[in-house]
Amino acid sequence: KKEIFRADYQPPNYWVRWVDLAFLVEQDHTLVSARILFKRNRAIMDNTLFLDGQHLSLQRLSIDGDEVAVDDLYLTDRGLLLHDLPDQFELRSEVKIYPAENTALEGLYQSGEFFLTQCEAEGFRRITYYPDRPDVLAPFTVTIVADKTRYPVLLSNGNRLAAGDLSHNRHYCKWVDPHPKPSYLFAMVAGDLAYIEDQFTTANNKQIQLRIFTEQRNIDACDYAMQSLKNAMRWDEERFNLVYDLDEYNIVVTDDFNMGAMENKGLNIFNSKYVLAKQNTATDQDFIHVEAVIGHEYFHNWTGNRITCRDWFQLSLKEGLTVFRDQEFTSDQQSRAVKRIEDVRHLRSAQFAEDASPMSHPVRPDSYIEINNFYTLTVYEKGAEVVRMYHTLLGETGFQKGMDLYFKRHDGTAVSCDDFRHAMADANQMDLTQFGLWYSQNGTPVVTAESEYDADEACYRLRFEQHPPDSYRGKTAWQPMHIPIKLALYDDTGRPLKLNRQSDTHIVFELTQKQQSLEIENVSGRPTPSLLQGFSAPVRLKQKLTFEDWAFLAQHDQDAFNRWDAAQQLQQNIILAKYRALQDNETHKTPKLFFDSFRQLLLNEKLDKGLVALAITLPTLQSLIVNMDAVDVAVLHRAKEQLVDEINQHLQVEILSVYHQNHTDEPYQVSARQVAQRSLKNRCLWYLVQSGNKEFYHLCHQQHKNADNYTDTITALTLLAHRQAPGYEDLLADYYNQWQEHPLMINKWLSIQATIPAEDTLDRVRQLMELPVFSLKNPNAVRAVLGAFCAGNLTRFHAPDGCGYAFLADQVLALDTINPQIAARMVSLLNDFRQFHPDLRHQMLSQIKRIHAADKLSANVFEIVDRALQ
Ligand code: HT7
Ligand code: ZN
Repeated sequence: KKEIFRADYQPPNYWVRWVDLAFLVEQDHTLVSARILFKRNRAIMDNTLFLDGQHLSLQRLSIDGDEVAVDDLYLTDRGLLLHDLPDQFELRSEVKIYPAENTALEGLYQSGEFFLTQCEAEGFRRITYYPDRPDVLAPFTVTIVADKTRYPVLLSNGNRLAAGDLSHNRHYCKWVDPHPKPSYLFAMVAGDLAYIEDQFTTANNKQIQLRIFTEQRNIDACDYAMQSLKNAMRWDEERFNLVYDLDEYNIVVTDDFNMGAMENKGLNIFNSKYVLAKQNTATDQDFIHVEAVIGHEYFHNWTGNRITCRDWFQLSLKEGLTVFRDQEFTSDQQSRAVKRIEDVRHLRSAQFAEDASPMSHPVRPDSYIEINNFYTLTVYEKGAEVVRMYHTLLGETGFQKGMDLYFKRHDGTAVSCDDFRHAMADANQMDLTQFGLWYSQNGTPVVTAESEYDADEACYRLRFEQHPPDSYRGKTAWQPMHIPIKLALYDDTGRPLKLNRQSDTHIVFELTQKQQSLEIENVSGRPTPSLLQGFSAPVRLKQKLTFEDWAFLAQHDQDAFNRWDAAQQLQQNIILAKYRALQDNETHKTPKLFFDSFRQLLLNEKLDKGLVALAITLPTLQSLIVNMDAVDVAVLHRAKEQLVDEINQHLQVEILSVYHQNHTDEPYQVSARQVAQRSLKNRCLWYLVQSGNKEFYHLCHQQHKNADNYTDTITALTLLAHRQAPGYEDLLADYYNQWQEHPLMINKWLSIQATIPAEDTLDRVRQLMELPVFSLKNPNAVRAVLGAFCAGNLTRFHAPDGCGYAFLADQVLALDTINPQIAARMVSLLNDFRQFHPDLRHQMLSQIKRIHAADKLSANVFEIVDRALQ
């Protein structure tokens, strides 16, 4: 298991001028013929060439027409080494592959009755011998031949050039992609798929043909995705001036996919979860995710495909930037405040945890054993925060100038994160050298802020200090980073102060030194600071604010993010106080101010209802755990439940009235207004049901029965099932009977049950896994059961006897022989073992050791457990 280092990067010995592939698809195997023109890289005097190739059965190989005997080749299970090569040559090869046996879901594999590919990151080497690395770009021509009845649809990248019938009921399709691309963006599909189609007219008046292909049974659930695609295309033209560059854009939908979707040039492949959505089968959140993922893959066409990564260490170059772009897309389509809060909530609970775990790595990692393990929250979400910081520092105009220069300099090439940073710096004549540390230093920086008010001088001083995280393990000494801190100050009536001569009411303070102060003059009374507005940098901010200060900000902050955050701080402080009291066998009394603040938010009709819903949602256990150590999960859960009970005791009347006010019979729409209203209503229902009062169980049953949309039915069903309220088993049984033929719907049913916070849930999970609707071969089903149980049912996963951990380890070992990528994702759920009480931690570690000691582990799982034990 070899570790690969960023510092060892070498350009390739040979470039590829063009690729011509032919696929002869049969039911039990596929023959792949390749013609590839290689041209020596003049910068390197080396006439050997390594071609990656795995799980391939080589039939024949020739160089410039001369057959090479297979016995004469230096062939291993990783590839093929050619030597004494001329400056330019044509390689021809023929390999046989067995897609129906491929359960790893990389390379060419089968889903239902059709075949499809997944090549990122290193799947192309399971299709043919090739320099499978992202810095080798070439135009591809692809011909697919297959039986016309079984496989009427034959797709690949680019534009369709020709198609026709052949003998023996076969037909063919020829595709040409003129844009040079790395092999990871290759795709092909063969099967009996239905499609919907539409057109998009670009800003330069070109008609693009859009199609979404899916199995016939799902054809009526693709319209929202198509509309989202057109919205994304228009948005990218308007906001980034980026126009689509082929005549066709095709999307194929599969139930068997390791990730969310894949941006193959002109032929995206999507996990069905991120395409299929109808009013009676998808929640509001599902619809929003569909739009976001459709946007994300579309945006990759420029940020990822036209300009790609030089090597996989630069993954965040395309992923961080494209996540930033999809976040902006959703913000412009939905509620900007809600989107920002949801993204930061996810970052702070999950990415901060990763950054404090044994898997902590910089946005641009320095080494890996298995690149698939580095499609992480750090590369994606922290990477997007890094891009957002450029935007904060440079403003929209400066940022767009940087993007323009980036495209001008690098279109059609494979580049590095440094190239992106230099484009941003040069376009704005700004020195972003220190900013580069965001790519190279791992861990979440800690920023402390202290304030001082001098009444005599009418001067307010803020003193910032930055520190490395405790978990920082870089090889070099930690250096201070360039941290943009957006801030405002409020007077005691809640009005923002003018902070400079231009009378700005908020500014971006650039913290670049270890310690740095900011002085504001002419301040006539001690103000309340609102720091890191909009979460302007991915840091842990520590400030000494009182309970009253947080309540004041929760009521007055004009920055929606910080207003929500202030409410969270209040809730977190109370839950932690109750946790400590429980541990000491004491009782904690919640101050009245807390309920007053909660009531003000709940009843504030001027606020975006989506924001109110988030502000009254208590922090998840996971988000509390990342800020704690030696956590006793059961006690923490009880502390949170105590607060829920008290909120119900003090505010149930108000909560019920907000529920009724927002429970309308308007026909369903996925509009921002309705989504916000439903999220507030359903959060109120959550509180009501938590009280255990029969009257509210009844209300929940009513909502379940009468709703015209899936958000309301599934919320009601989940609440009843999680409380195991009377009638819930019947509702689950009815659901199963209705949806058993629909994997996405059944996955939700599985997840609801895997997250019931009851003693016997693990037994239930084991039974669910015996059902015909569950298979370890299907990643969505694995995530729906294992992922939901381990990450969404913390009290059961962290059961004191360790049965949750042993169960996970058993499943990881079974999965590793089927799909190592998914096995590695699942074993990562043990990565935060350091946060827990020693009794739990030791049991987690002993399961990690058990996995580590197993025979024939994949590199994927090995890397995760090995790091955990270092
Ligand atoms: N760029 C895509 C990454 C991806 C992927 C990576 C490893 C294994 C399977 C995969 N499927 C898709 C998705 C994206 O970020 O857009
Ligand atoms: Zn992506």
